[in-house]
Amino acid sequence: MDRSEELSKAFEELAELSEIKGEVRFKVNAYHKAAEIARTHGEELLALDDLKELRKYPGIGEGIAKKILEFKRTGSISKLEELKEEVPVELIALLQVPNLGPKRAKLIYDELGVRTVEELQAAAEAHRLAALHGLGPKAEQNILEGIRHMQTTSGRLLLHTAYRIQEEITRAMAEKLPGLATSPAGSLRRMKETIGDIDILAASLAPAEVMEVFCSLDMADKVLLRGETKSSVLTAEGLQVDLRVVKPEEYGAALQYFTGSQAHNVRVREIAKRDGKKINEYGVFRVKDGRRLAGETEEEVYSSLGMACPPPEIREDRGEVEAALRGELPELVGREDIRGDLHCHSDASDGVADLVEMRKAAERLGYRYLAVTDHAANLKVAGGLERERLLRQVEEIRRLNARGDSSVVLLAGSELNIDNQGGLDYDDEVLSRLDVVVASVHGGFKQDRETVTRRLITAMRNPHVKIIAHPTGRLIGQRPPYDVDLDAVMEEARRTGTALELNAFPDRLDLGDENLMRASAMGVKIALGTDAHRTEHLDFMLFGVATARRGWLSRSHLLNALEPDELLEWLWRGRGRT
Ligand code: DGT
Ligand code: CA
Ligand code: CA
Ligand code: ZN
Repeated sequence: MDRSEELSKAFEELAELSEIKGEVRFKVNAYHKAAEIARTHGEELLALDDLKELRKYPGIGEGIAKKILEFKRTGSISKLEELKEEVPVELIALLQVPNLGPKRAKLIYDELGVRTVEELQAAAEAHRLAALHGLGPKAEQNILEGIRHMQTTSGRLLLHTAYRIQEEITRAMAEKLPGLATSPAGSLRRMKETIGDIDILAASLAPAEVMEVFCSLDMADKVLLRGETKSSVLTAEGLQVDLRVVKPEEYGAALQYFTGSQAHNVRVREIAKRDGKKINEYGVFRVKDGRRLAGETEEEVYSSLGMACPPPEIREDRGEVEAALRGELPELVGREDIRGDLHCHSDASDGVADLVEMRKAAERLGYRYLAVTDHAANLKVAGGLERERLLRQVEEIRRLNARGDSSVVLLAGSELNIDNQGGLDYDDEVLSRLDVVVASVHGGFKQDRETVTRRLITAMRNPHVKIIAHPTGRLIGQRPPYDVDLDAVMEEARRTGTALELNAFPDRLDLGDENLMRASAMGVKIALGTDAHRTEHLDFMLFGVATARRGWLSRSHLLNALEPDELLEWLWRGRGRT
């Protein structure tokens, strides 16, 4: 977890524990809101030292501002620590389950005597939760989903956090050992959405020297294992980093082996075996005479088995082995194919940069367009724009574009909130003035499958709505996807010509890899958006592209690969420009 995630989590806990202690509603809500602000703005909040500056953020009052400063100074919030003393630890542990709020947790704790997550799971599976007053089968199902989500993400870091740490390590090592060949391996090289531990591979004829440098890195808080070819350290965040050093002639074989996935490697080994060959981290060998056939590069390793070399992102045994054998690997989208970002926020809603600053940042990234999609009127907590303010913003965007002094076209947009009936924030007259209408769900996450599905489908039937943002609503490690019939949503997206988003914000990556494969197979277009709330967030595109690659997407699947005029043509299709 990085510091902003920790801060966000602290406020979330504060909200839940305060609610258990019967704190007044507005305080509980203020803590929830602070958690959400920390999610998107944690880093910059923690960079401030001044109460006044902090209070400039909408939603941050004196009390919250003081707590942020305290967290910055001490790493914790005393009010939270006090509450933790007062609430039973077992109950606090139950609160970690996503989809289980304080009221229900307490009820289950008191009425059923449930003390651990295991007991909670058992009680849910035996349908003992549904029988409690105020719960019912849907709530029980949601809690089980929450437990499952927790089990698959606990102890794992978000891709972007692990990626930054890896970059730092690689940079520090390169300083001490210029010219050393290193590469990430494991899940990080495959750019999986969460990372268990970081694997790094190096090629050197002097491994002892490499190990020495690695084990004495500043970020190596603790050395867990120090060997001749493998060492493991723990960072201050509690993340394990494994370094393996191999001989240059074995680098390709080791890279192939340690990149995985394990499922992919099992299949590759089968293929070698069928062919009278053996593959391990040292190379590919012919069984009958032990002759070494390959090992220096990954390409040679795969080609010695009659395969093309699959990009690391798709090595998950989802058909890439067969495709590599046939020589028919997909041409995956690359960062250089991306012409722009289709989801961001300015300081008009809950972002911090103005239109000109956002546009400058997009210029630096080499983009041709940037869609400004500030929150719409109904999402008041995120500073949603009332009709008049939105129309003024549209005018400002048109004026900026008309100046012709930028390589980036700003697209006037909005991120609408899909309400409980599938209704949207503005009337068609307003929507018909926007280039990009994005719609998404921001509440009612625990509704039943039919209701949520109907909301999304109703929104897509509005001809102005062209993109559904973060279609499953998940927050990795915090909130599982809402219950929704994605097949029905994808089918309607295809039918209505609506794109589904790949939201690249680090804890969203939504749609995720497998859903992207399904959507593109159905002929649904994908819109990449970082959901940037500040200029630096535009860099999340890296993880969006990586996730697109994991979903086997090529440039033809992505709206963002279109040139500006092609994109505008697509966005205005079937709407009638006014
Ligand atoms: P992670 O760390 O849980 O995010 O996932 P990975 O894929 O990085 O897994 P890790 O760190 O346990 O192992 C790194 C790679 O080593 C893995 O992707 C495949 C490779 N490998 C080769 N043989 C084995 C094996 O017998 N067991 C495991 N776990 N990995 C193996
Ligand atoms: Ca790993
Ligand atoms: Ca590992
Ligand atoms: Zn957004």
